[in-house]
Amino acid sequence: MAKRGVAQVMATHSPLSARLAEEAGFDGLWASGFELSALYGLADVSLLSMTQHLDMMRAIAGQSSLPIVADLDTGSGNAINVIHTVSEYERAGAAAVVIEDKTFPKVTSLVAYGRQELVRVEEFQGKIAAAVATRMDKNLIIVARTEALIAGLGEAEALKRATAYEEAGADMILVHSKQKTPDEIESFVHAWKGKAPLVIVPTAYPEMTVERIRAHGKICMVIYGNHAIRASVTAMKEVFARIRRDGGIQRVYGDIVSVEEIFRLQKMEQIKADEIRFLR
Ligand code: SPV
Ligand code: MG
Repeated sequence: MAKRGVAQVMATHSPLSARLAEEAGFDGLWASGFELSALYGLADVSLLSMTQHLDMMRAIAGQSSLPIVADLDTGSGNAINVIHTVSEYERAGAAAVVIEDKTFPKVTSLVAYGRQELVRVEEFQGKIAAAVATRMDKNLIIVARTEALIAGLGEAEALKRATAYEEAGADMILVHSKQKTPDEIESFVHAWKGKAPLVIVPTAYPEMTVERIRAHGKICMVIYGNHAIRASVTAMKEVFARIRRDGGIQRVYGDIVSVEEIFRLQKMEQIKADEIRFLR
């Protein structure tokens, strides 16, 4: 982030999507709860277990050299759960962990009229303090995420919470919004007087370009929250429909990646080289 100004972090739900994000030049990976829930055909409402998400993050870490920003949702419960969760994710290779101030079980943020309940400020301060006390490496970034704007509590409440979370030891503040334009977030950013850099997820307000983010000077990371799973769904829908329409795979053949490209992503060349070297 010091080098790039604004780190651009792409959502992932698998080691394959992580590898594609790395090849596309992103600075980091978002181990998204929303994406993995969708991959399982589930709503993002704390239905996946912590270990399901952790296992996938481990698999992603094994296949990519990019830093991973792990979406811990609520930290799986109270401050005691946070201690266990942060310890597991740090050991699994997370570079940053994001914990949000919603109650457990949480409800996905962007859904219209979602049940958005936040824990008390003091309780969440305890959770952030627990995360800070748990990390083994001081370079593990603890990001406190406030859902005050998502819950419709207004900017004053969001600022109050962000300030309290910074006091509790958060390295960065993620402030989320589901407004269709950047006004709400930009107003928060202008009003933010804390030292902690900000993180945003502009899914709902896509005109917030990197250039516009950079101009604010206080935002150090942008997370593209669900673009891997949405891109996959777009591509699969289109190709599946064409195959049904065409009565076979003969016409999509040239419009999808070759089997050889999948071999490349699977590092099949290395397997062949290892066979020559080791199979006797
Ligand atoms: C996620 O990708 O899991 C997020 C971002 O937390 S959002 O779905 O917008 O809440
Ligand atoms: Mg999430």
